[in-house]
Amino acid sequence: MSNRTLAILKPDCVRKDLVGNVIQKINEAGFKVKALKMVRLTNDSAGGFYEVHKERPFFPELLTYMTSGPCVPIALEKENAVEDFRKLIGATNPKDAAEGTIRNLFAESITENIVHGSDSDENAAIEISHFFSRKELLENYGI
Ligand code: 3AN
Repeated sequence: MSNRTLAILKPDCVRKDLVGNVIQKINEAGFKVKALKMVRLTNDSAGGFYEVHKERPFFPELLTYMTSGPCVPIALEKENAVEDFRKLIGATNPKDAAEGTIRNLFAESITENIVHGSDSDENAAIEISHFFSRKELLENYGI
């Protein structure tokens, strides 16, 4: 069990000015924001991040969306972070997301679903390193 996960507040979250609301929900659920930045993903960077989906029919749409504006990657800490964060955000399709989850409250569609959360401890470490170098985590964020 790891205590870290990667959240991304996706471009629709930024566009709709929901960054503050979503971070508030994240904090209220007991997660600590340990590292945060705003970035605009390139096609290469988004393609690398979602490499596992590259053969899926929705991949081009996913890349167009993820590169459509800035997003906010956040390294979060909490006991049982990966599992608890997946519970907090709800199902990938907001129509199936449980009442009170972040996607249920704020997301519009399966593509524009507001927020990303790592799906395993192994992926959490890989995904955090996609946005934050080891040196940066140590020197800038003290983790
Ligand atoms: P999650 O973000 O819940 O981990 P994944 O990893 O299965 O979901 O999918 C990554 C992203 O790809 C989703 N957040 C969503 O934007 C998009 N996606 C997944 N499945 C579909 C689908 N069936 N149709 C369109 N987009 C999808």
